[in-house]
Amino acid sequence: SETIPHWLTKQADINPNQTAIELENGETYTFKQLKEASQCFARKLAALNVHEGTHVGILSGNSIEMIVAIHALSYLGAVGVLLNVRLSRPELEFQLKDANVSIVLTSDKYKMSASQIQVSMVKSFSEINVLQEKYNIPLKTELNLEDVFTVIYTSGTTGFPKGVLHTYGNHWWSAIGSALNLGLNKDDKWLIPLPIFHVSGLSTSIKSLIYGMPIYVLEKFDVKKVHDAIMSKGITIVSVVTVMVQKLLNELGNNRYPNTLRCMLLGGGPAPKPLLEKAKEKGIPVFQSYGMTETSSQIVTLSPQDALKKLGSAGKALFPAQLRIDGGNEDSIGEIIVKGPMVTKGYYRNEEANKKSFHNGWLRTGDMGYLDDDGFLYVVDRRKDLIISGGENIYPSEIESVLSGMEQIKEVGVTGLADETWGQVPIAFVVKIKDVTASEVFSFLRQRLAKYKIPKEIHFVEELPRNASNKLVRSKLLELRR
Ligand code: S0N
Ligand code: AMP
Ligand code: MG
Ligand code: MG
Ligand code: MG
Repeated sequence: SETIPHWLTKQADINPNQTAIELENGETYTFKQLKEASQCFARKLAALNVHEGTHVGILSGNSIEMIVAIHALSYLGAVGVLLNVRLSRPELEFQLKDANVSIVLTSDKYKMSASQIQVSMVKSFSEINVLQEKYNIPLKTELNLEDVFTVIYTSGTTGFPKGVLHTYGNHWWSAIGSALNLGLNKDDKWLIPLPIFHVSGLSTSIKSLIYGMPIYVLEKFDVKKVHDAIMSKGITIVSVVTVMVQKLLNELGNNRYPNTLRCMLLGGGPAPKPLLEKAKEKGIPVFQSYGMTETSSQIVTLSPQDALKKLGSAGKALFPAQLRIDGGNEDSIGEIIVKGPMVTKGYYRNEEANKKSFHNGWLRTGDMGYLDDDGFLYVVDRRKDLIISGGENIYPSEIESVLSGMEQIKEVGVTGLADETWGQVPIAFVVKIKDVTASEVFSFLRQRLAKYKIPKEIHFVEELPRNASNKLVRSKLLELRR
């Protein structure tokens, strides 16, 4: 099997004094310091019996402690299960159980809420930092590209999320594919305003090690902080979702970004054409991209040179990925299928989903699109019923199955409504069986679902639109909206 030297040890060897991480408070860490901190944290985790193959949950906003913890896992051969901090307790418990997590690491901010979760052990980063290091354990000097490093859950059509497995090889090839497309510059500094618990943020923190490139890490998105960083911190690349571009454009007003900004990598969902046009007018180098958790970040990217004539396209598959349209002619619409060493090998312990999604080494994305005569991809429709709100995914079935559990409710249908801020938001149509108010429904939902999944509107209706075989017709729900 294929091994490479441990990527952080290697970078610390080549570029010990190069900046690896820059924080908003001005603190910086070199690759040597990052390596030492990560190895030290690994030895402390070992004192808690975290070892090769242990599944470790991580619940944290972006921070140096979180990044150190993630790299520490790689020194032990442990697997990081990255948790979305916006999830409700039942949603977290599902993922922790499904992923066989035995210990959860949290920032101080999430320690309290995490200690209510049913899991064997919850430790904050600071609780681990005071432990004694365990010295008689061997830290990894090599990484096996086939070993699993991280698991990130993604919503599924069935209402239950699926754990996407990322091997070291997936992350490695994702970083290489991106570099072959964007090129590497000596002065590159990549800003992460996206959460590291998503592959969007995580992948950048791994690119840092592989490229020897500093990253500028924000605890969370804040339009002013992102704007100021681009204006005055020498940022060359920044990853964003659509709602962030909208806010940044407002903040920018009639100003211009410095020429040092060479790429604003836009992913995580569709981008409205008017927004892309406005960004183009302001000279912002937006790179449209298509990717998903399963592809370990962008797998298709459009460069600004092509953006002029191909506005709205997601671009071409990165080297060495392949992309095809399944079930369509050359220029007709079909399912987007992808293949390549950055594509996940599958979902954790989910044979059914794996059988459905993988055929002869190709991943069926479920998204619909077409290629134009020059081979550029246009994504025309997302996966079945998937709602994307501000870069977060929501399946109607997740909300429907929770609401069906409310005794006053007979049946429910959820669909997406276009929204100026978030792109789309979920709204619900409910048939009651007993008396219930909208506010009772909302408070039921708040205990069970992440806030961004809570429908923005609840409509009580007499019946739901169904077809001849009595199946809910989601596309007709919006007609019931008053
Ligand atoms: C957009 C974000 C930053 C909004 O969060 P913000 O402003 O921090 O909100 P809060 O202050 O915490 O809360 C304010 C109110 O807003 C609600 N809320 C928060 N987020 C949402 C949301 N998404 N939808 C609806 N409502 C939301 C809060 O609940 C709160 O409500 P109230 O006031 O009622 O309490 C944040 O949502 C965010 O970070 N989104 C982006 C997430 C993301 O990273 N998505 C991408 C996932 N995809 C991938 O990782 C694969 C693709 C990929 O790799 C990629 C993606 C993008 C760019 C590059 C790449 C790449 O290929 O490298
Ligand atoms: P996630 O795994 O959360 O990143 O969600 C990935 C999904 O976002 C994809 O399967 C698509 O449905 C959607 N998506 C990503 N990029 C684009 C794009 N450029 N245009 C339209 N939809 C996109
Ligand atoms: Mg997802
Ligand atoms: Mg905010
Ligand atoms: Mg998404």
